Order: sequence, then C-alpha cells, then structure tokens
Amino acid sequence: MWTENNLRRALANNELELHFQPQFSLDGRRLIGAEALVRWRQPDGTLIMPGQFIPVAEDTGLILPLGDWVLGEACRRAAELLRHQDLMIAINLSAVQVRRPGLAERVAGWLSAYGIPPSALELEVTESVLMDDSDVVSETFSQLREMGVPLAIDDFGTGYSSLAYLKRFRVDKLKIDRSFVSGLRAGNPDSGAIAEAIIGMARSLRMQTLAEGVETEEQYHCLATMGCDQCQGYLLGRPMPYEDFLAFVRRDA
Ligand code: G
Ligand code: G
Ligand code: MN
Ligand code: NA
Repeated sequence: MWTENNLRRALANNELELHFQPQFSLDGRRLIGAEALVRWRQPDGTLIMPGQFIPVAEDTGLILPLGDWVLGEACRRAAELLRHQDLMIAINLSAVQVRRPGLAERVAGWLSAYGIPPSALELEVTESVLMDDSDVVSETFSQLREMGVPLAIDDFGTGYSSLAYLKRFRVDKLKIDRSFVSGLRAGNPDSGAIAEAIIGMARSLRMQTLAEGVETEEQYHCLATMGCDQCQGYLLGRPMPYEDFLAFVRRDA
C-alpha cells in the first residue's frame, strides 16, 4: 500500500493523470462523453490504479487536493475536447470532498477558469454520499443544481438504498452497476430484471440511465431493448490516456 508521503510527492511532482473511458448513447451508438479516471504515473513509467491510492488519499485528507486537481484537470481537458465535439466529462467525487464546505465554489471556479458550460461536466457520487443528511451536503448539491451541473449516482443499486434521497436531490442520471449488466442474456427476462426495474424507475422520475461494464453485443442489445439511454464498457472502449481519447473523438467528429 502507498503511504501518505508517497502520495504527497506524487501530487507535488505532478505524477497524476486522467484517463478517459468513452460513453455512448445506446440508441445510435453516438459518442456522448467520457468518465475521467485518475491514475498515478510513477517516474519509472509504472501506472498505479486508483484502487491502490484513493483509499490512502481518503484516510489522510489528501483526497481534497487530489480531488481538486482532478476537477481542474477534467475542466482543462473538457475545454480542449469541446473544440472538436459537444461532449460531457464525468468525474468521481469522494464523500470527504462533498462533506467539506466549498465544493460548489471550487467547481464554479474551474468552470470559469476554463470557460466551459456547467453541462460539460458531470459529478458522480455513490448512494451513501446522498444519504448524508448534513446541511453542508444539502447546501452543496442545491448550489450545484442552481449552477446547472449534472449529478449522477455511481454503482447504482449496490448501496443500502433508502431511495428517500431521490426526493431531496435532483439526480440527473443513474449509473447501473456492472453487476446487473454482466449476467444479461437475450431470451432470459430474469437476467435483466434488476436493470429493467432501475430503467423503469429512472424514467418515472425523469432521470437518465447509463449502464456500466458493457462487454458484449448481447448485453448491449438487451439494454437497448429495455430502453436504457447510455452505456460504457470494454465493448466500446477501455479507459485510455487523453491523447488516445482525443484521437478517438477526432475520428468520430
Ligand atoms: O480506474 P478504475 O478503472 O480502476 O477505477 C476504479 C475506481 O476508482 C472507480 O470505481 C472510481 O470510483 C475510483 N476513481 C477513479 N478516479 C477517481 C477520482 O478521480 N476520484 C475518486 N474519488 N475516485 C476515483
Ligand atoms: O467509477 P466506477 O466504480 O464505475 O469505475 C469504473 C471502473 O470499472 C473502472 O475500474 C473501470 O476500469 C472499470 N470498467 C470499465 N468498463 C468495464 C467493463 O466493461 N468491464 C469491467 N469488468 N470493468 C470495467
Ligand atoms: Mn464512476
Ligand atoms: Na461504477
């Protein structure tokens, strides 16, 4: 496991980078954006995945400067990408970042620093973050809502979901966890029962749905039949370095 000092050095030496996993509309397979995923490029070239350092960052408070770097870098990249195509960049937020006052102001600052519209960014949080009923969390999400920054629930369906938070916050999108996608089989309605229930609920509440972890044409087809709006997964593109994603966008544009 990486230590606080390793991570502090990584931030100071600018060793973090964002990779981008493309996201598509299910109807027509149009490129609509990407999820930005942080990686740590060590001086010898080794790439460290977030599962190995995000927990350390969360425990030590370094997630605050790290998360702010991710936000700024995502906005910088979004500004470049918007010159080629109308896209949305999604980023992941940790609970620690949301509980700290001032997140909405940071977001507003980065949007204006790079001159991008709020609709070019999407913030992903897990269900547990929205179950926090503190004033700070409510205030932050209502500010973000007024600003017009879209909010998505990551790994939807895997938390201990009281769905009450869906009444308190305006959520724009549910990201259907890949555990509900991996088993999808054409001709087997049971395999898609949970995904279908999520899609139905989202529709009644006027939220969009994005299926994660789509790896096969069969899964893609099942989701399209169920009326899911968007997807991401190895079938259509793995997380990739910025330059590769840019090439991807230019081919598509
Ligand atoms: O990148 P990978 O493809 O291994 O992502 C693993 C997990 O790491 C993701 O589920 C995501 O929740 C988390 N993660 C990736 N990038 C970030 C980030 O910038 N901030 C936070 N808080 N979590 C991230
Ligand atoms: O933020 P979140 O927890 O959703 O992070 C996405 C994670 O899922 C990343 O680790 C990413 O590399 C991984 N991932 C993305 N697409 C696929 C896929 O099609 N299959 C699998 N198994 N993992 C995926
Ligand atoms: Mn995510
Ligand atoms: Na997820």
